[in-house]
Amino acid sequence: MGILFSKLWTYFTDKEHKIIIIGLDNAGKTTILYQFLMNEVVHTSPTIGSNVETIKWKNINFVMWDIGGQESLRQSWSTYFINTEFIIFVLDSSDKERLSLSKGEFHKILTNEDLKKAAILIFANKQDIKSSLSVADISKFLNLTSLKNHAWHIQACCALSGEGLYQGLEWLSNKVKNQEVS
Ligand code: G3D
Repeated sequence: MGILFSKLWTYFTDKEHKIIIIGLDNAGKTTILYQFLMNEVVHTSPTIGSNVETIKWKNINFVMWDIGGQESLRQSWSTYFINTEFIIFVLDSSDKERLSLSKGEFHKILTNEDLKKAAILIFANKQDIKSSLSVADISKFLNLTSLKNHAWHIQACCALSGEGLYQGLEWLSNKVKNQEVS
C-alpha cells in the first residue's frame, strides 16, 4: 500500500501536462501566463514565437506554452500542437470586431489531428471592460454546444486582476485527476 501510494504520488507530482495558450494577439495570453506564474500583473510586449513556463497547481505540473497570436505567427501554430493535452483559448471579450476571426481560428485549430483529444478551456478575458460580451453570448457565438469530440469549459476572467483564472485552472486540474483514475 505504501509503495503504491508512493508511486502514485510520484506520478502525480512528476508528470507534466502540456497546455497551449492560444488566441488572437492582444487577447491577454501572456498576461494570463504570468499571472499564473507570479500571481501578479507584468508588463507584456507582443510575443514573438512563444513563451513557455511550468506552473505547479495542486501537485500537478502544467507546462504552458503561450504562442504568439499575430497574423504572421498563426500559420506556425500547428508546430506547437504535438502532445498537447489542453488548449487554453483566450478571447478579448471586448473585441467585437475580431470575434468572427477568433471563431474561425478556434474551429480551425480543432480540426488538427494533434489536438483531437485535447480538452479546451476558453477564457473570456477582459470582463472588466464594460462593453465586454458575456460568457453566454460568446458561447453562443462560438457555437460551443456543437463540439462533440472535445471536453470544453468557458470561464469569464480578467487577467489584470486574476479574477476567474484559478477557476479555470481548477477545471483543468479536475480533468487531469479524472484522467488518472479512469
Ligand atoms: P497577448 O499575449 O494575447 O498578445 P497580452 O496579450 O497579454 O500581451 O495583453 C495585451 C494587452 O491587453 C495588454 O495591454 C494587457 O495589459 C491587456 N490585458 C490583458 N488582460 C486584460 C484584462 O483582463 N483586462 C484589460 N482591461 N486589459 C487586459 P497593453 O496596454 O500593455 O498592450
